[in-house]
Amino acid sequence: DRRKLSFLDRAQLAQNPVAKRLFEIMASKQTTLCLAADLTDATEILNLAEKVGPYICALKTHIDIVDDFSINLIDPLKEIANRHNFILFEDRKFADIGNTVQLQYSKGLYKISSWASLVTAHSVFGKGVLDAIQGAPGSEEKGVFLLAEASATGSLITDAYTKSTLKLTAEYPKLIAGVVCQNPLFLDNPALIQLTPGVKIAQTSDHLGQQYNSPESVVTEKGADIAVVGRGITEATDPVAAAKRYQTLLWDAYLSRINP
Ligand code: 6AU
Repeated sequence: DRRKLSFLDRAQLAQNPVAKRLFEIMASKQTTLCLAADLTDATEILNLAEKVGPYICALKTHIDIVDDFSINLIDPLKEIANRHNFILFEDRKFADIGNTVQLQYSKGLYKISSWASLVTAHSVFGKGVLDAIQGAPGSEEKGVFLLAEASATGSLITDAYTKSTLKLTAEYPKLIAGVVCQNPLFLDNPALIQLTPGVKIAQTSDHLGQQYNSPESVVTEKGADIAVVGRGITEATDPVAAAKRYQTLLWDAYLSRINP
């Protein structure tokens, strides 16, 4: 059961290089918090990244929501990520034929492959998506999180789809860093990271179908290794204090999980 192993032990088992680095960062910074920096202003993203950098293991973007995006956002963001030792993660949720995915991954305004060590992908189009990401040029270290479950009310994902998605991860051990899901799946595979969004201290839903669980319950009950927190931090009156609070709650839950 991967939930009983420490992140340092799991770093030795990881086959994807970014997953290995993430495990090491989590252990050394004592944080399993991934910030969803869902802001539409480039400067605000940089300011937030700078302030909460010490408390996060990864910063997840939706780069296509940035109103004033220019490629000039990328170098400062990379610099902040390097200095504070966290990983850049573009939540692109690729879902198309391989050729299109490869173009979306490396071309256009965002040139995602040039800066994001991690990306998300849907499994619905099958292997082509993963072959495309794997084979894309500019092969720095990269990793993919596959979506096996969603936090959205009324999601159309079935148990069979979730199972097939997990099977697909087994076919790409070098590329897949982990799985985005809501339940303790793949407990037998400590090499993969469970990333769980829909995490908030206070609220249990929003008005557009997002469903939230508490930081403690996602770690101890749902099997999350990394928790994604967006508005719980971005909309807090003091985002830095909020980030610290999530970091502590999540880390304490992890400690009690490996050492009950
Ligand atoms: O904490 P929030 O609700 O403000 O933000 C949650 C973040 C958003 C979503 O795009 C993302 O997590 N997300 C995902 C991911 C990470 O792929 C999957 C999912 O099932 N639910 C979800 O909210 O950036």
